[in-house]
Amino acid sequence: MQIQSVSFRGMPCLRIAADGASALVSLHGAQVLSWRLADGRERLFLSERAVFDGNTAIRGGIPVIFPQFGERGTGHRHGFARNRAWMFAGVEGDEAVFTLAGDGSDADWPHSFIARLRVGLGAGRLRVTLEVENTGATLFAFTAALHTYLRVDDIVGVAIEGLQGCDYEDSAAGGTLHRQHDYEVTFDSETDRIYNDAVAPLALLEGAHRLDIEQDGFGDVVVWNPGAHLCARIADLAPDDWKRFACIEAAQVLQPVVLGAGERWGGVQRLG
Ligand code: TA6
Repeated sequence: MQIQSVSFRGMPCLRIAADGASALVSLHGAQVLSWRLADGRERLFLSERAVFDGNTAIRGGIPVIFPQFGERGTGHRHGFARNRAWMFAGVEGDEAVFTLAGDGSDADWPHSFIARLRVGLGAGRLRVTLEVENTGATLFAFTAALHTYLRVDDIVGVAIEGLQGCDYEDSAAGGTLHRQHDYEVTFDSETDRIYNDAVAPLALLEGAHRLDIEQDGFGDVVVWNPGAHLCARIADLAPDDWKRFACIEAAQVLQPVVLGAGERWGGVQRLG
């Protein structure tokens, strides 16, 4: 694995290269912004209107959601981790490792922890692992996700396989509960679902292209596309950007993780 420090839109980033593939990771949020295959094909969506000011969450790539998913708690929407400066801790095996630590002094979430984000890259494969360790003396609970924005040519021709038979909470319909009866998930309007019993590997299909998606440790899968109407109201997306991505998120939302003193949790999403 080769690592190079670079600046992207004025932000400190690392460019990682291995087996002809490359990834760009911003220290702001430890966010993977780009994942390019050896043939040059970019697999992640990054909004051209994304804000790179060091204070705003970056729209696209793989935002790290921790310690709160969405507005399920009293803290920052989707947690603070995507809006903090992480440290590059070095390379371990085929993984670049980033860390974020808390000492309990944060009023929003007064707990001592260390979070590690591991980014592994290989020919045609990206592996992202989030680990959380309770370094304090008292128990804490959190929710988390890897909010992966997968780039597509046109969402209208996209299907996700692997969720048939799963139950989901429909966040776009007031949190109502449903079962996925169709073999494929397709997109024709705002789609915002939390699947809580997804066990099969998933696949994102678009024409001749297929991306396999697996996860471990994370119990839920979130599928999100804003559709045209909501997209038009999101300042850091262009009006047509809803056609250009599908978020397939490895998530732990419905059942928060509880860690006692010294305990660890980890979850991984594998793409390729
Ligand atoms: O993961 C899906 C979701 O929670 C949606 O409800 C949607 O709002 C999206 O995340 C983006 O959230 P953000 O805070 O990044 O605008």
